[in-house]
Amino acid sequence: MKKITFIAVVILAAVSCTPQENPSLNEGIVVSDAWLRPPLPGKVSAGYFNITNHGDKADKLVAAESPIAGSIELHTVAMADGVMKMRRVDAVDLAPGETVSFKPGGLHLMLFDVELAADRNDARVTLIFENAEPVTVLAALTNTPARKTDDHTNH
Ligand SMILES: [Cu+2]
Repeated sequence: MKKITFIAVVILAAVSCTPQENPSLNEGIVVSDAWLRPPLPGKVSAGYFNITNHGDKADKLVAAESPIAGSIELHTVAMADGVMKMRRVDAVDLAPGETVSFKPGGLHLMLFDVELAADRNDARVTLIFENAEPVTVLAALTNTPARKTDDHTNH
């Protein structure tokens, strides 16, 4: 009886040491070049990045959250009554093999009620998808991103 207990303990120890599946693979969704505008008076900020769907299934960006923001909406910019206006969208399609760029003048995250310590120069943002697991990125706070988001599009 003692021997059986010993074997069970050894098996449990071996199972708990098994490495977890690599979470960064995340079914092929890759987020790069994330940056945020330093919050404006009124505590509003905008967030930009590239999302590439390396998987073979369509997915959707459906929401975003961040510890620095009270709420985040997905926005796009479109012409309405002869003026460029921001408009909220429910989701952003991510076709397989394609990169979608969130950039000034187009798709962006809109962050509301931003609370940020004065000495912070980055913040975590978590992107939530319809199918893939959420992806958290560290976004730099800047008005002059080091890499232009345009460089990654095919158009
Ligand atoms: Cu907006």
